[in-house]
Order: sequence, then structure tokens, then C-alpha cells
Amino acid sequence: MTIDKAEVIVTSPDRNFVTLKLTTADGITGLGDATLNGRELAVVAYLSEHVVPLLVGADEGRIEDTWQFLYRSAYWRRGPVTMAAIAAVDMALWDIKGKRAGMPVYQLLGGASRTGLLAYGHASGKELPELFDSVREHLEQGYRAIRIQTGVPGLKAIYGIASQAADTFGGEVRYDHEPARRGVKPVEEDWDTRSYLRHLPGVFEAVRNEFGPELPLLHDGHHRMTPIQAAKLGKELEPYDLFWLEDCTPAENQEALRLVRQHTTTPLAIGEIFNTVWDFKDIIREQLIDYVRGAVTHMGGISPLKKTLDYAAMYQIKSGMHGPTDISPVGMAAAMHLGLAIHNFGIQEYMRHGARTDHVFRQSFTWRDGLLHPGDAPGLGVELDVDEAGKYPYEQAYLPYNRLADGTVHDW
Ligand code: KDG
Ligand code: MG
Repeated sequence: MTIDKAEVIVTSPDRNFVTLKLTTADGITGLGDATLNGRELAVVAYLSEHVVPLLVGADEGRIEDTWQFLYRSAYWRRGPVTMAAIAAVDMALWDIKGKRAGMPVYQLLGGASRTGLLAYGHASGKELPELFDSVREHLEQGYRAIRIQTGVPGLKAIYGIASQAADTFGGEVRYDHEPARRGVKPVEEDWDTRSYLRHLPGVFEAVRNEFGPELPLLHDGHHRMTPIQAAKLGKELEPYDLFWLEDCTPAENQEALRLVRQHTTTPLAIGEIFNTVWDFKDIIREQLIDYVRGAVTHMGGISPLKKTLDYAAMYQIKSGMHGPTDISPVGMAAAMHLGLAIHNFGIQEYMRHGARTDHVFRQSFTWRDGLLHPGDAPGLGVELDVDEAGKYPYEQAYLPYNRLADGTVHDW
């Protein structure tokens, strides 16, 4: 059957989302997530101007061929805008194929390899008491693995602290919207790596003393350290047995991980800003990482991320798919189907969306006993209420950025 209609839908219920909706000649619809936080409209233009005209009249069944056509015929390859656009097409075609077959997508990928997906949530606090409360809240919500982000003495605002996002909204708790802030310019945050390195090991010691040795704990370095600083941190965190240390160095310099690896046994996760298997190729082959952090939405879709994870499986490297709130419910569903099917699933990041988002995107996933499951509805299991979506037009929003004490711009 051919694709008759391709629409790009932008909605901002709690934050901005870009969704591609394909409709076949006989009325089956498929959804794909094309959200690129802070650069959403660039993907809208790429899709509307350059992809939609190529899809109308195309064969809905040719997922791999369509992917290869969009990737190779553009000549200009890779990059977050291109790959988010292609990802949306790939997801939407898998959604249609599932609906056509009357099966959830994970069945088409080989069927379930487990009963559910271990998921981690984001606990945070400027100070220890607030952080402990946040960990307890997450445990009560059923999380069995927890990411720990904390304030650093002397720094006003840093990545990953929920209460700080609430302050930005005048006291309204809007963690769902974190870390992008609505406004015409990015918010400035401050950073000092030496203070951070002095402070963080003590925080993990306190968390282990309070919550015991069993709880899997994660931490996101968010691209800020030099290789030698990351090596030092990894080594100092070894007694606290982290599940992973994420994005310890900026993603562009993959050789940095060789040096980090020589010094520490703390497991490493990287790749939320990667967009192709080529970005992962060498660090997988050299076994410089333990978890692939790619997102279905930013890696070009289910098809290429599955190939990347199959390659990673040869080296006992597992998945740790990106799942903050800027991955839409459609992108999250795609990650859940893929995670359920592959053998080398590791963990799934799961930050809950806000109530308005859940109302716009009707979802069939479940969250029970700390495990996610995509559900058994045919396709991806997400439907977009277009009328509801229309109530929330795009609002400009940007991720923050960092400056050091002397005014130098630093990685955020
Ligand atoms: O859009 C950027 C966010 O997705 C990112 O800052 C979140 O690092 C992140 C994470 O690990 O979830
Ligand atoms: Mg991260």
C-alpha cells in the first residue's frame, strides 16, 4: 500500500515535540518522533521541505529501503537534524507495519527477550537532605535504579537539579520541562570542574551509607571533564559501585575514553548526542564503553539503532537508551519495543512526561514493579490526539549553557 499523506505536527503541551504522521492509502496511520530539543523547527523544515514530498506515493512496506534512500540520496549525511528526520520516518513505518500485521513492534523485532525493562529515574537535590528525599520519592514511585545529580558548593545553578528548574518557573514544579527553558535566549549556568570533583565522591559515599549497597546508582557527567579529570573521578567513585558514569568527557573526542578506561573500572556510558553507528564503531570495537546511550529519535530510528546494538552485543556492551522528557512518548515507545526485543538490553532511562503530554499522546505502555513494558497494542502503541495537540502551539525554548568564573564558555 502507498503512503497517501505525511504531516509534521508540532505541539508543546509541557515542552515542544515534533511528530511525523504518515497515513496509508487505506487509512492506517504511523507516528514517528523527530524532536530535537532546542532546534525543533530545523527538523520541521527538513521534514516538510525535503522528506514529506519524497514520501507521498512511496511503498509503506519498504522500511530498510526507504531508510537507505533518505540517508544516501541526500548526499549530505549524518548530523542531528538529518538523523532525527530519518528516525521519524523509520519509526512511523515500523508503526504501520505493526498495525498492518496486528502485532506490537517488539514481536516484529524477534519477540520479547524479557518480561520488562529495568528503568532508572532522576533523583536530584542541591543539598543532601533534598537529594535523599528525592531518592526516597523515586523508590516509592517504584524505581529500582536511580541517577544521582547534586548541587556543588559555590555554584548557583547546574545541570540536572529539579528544584532549580522549579525556581526558574517561579516556584511552579515543572521538572517535566527540565532542562530546556522557555524563552528567547538560553539561560546561563555556572561551572567549576575542580569544585565538582572535590564534592561528588562525598555525595556518593553519603548516598551509599543512607540507601545501602544494593541500589543501582548512576551519574551523568554531562560532557564537562577532561580525560584526566574523568579518569580521576571514575577512580574515586569505584568504592560506591556505580551502574555507570555517563558522558564523562565531550563526545567529539572519542580517544579520550582510552585514557579514562586505563585508569578506572567504573562502567562508562556514552552516546546520547551521537547519531549514527559510525559514531559508536570504534569505541565499541575497542570496548571503551559499557553502555550505548543512543536514542531511537536521534540515531535515525529503530533500524539503525538495532544494528548498532547487535554490533555492541558482540562485545558484551549493553543498551542504555536515552529517555529524558525531550524524547516524545512516540520515541519512548520505540525504545521500549527495541529494548524488549534485543538480547543485550541494559537499562532504560525513564523520566515521566507531564499530564498534558500524556493526554496529547495516548500510550499503551505499562510501568509496574520498576519495569517498563511497551504493551501489546499493534504497532508502537501510541496515538496522537491531533485536536488536543493543536491547543499547544510551539513555544521557543533552549537548553542552558555554561560559563566558568572568568566568563569562558564551557561544555554544558
Ligand atoms: O536535550 C538534552 C537532554 O536530553 C539531556 O540534557 C538529558 O543528559 C541527559 C540525560 O542523560 O537524560
Ligand atoms: Mg545524559
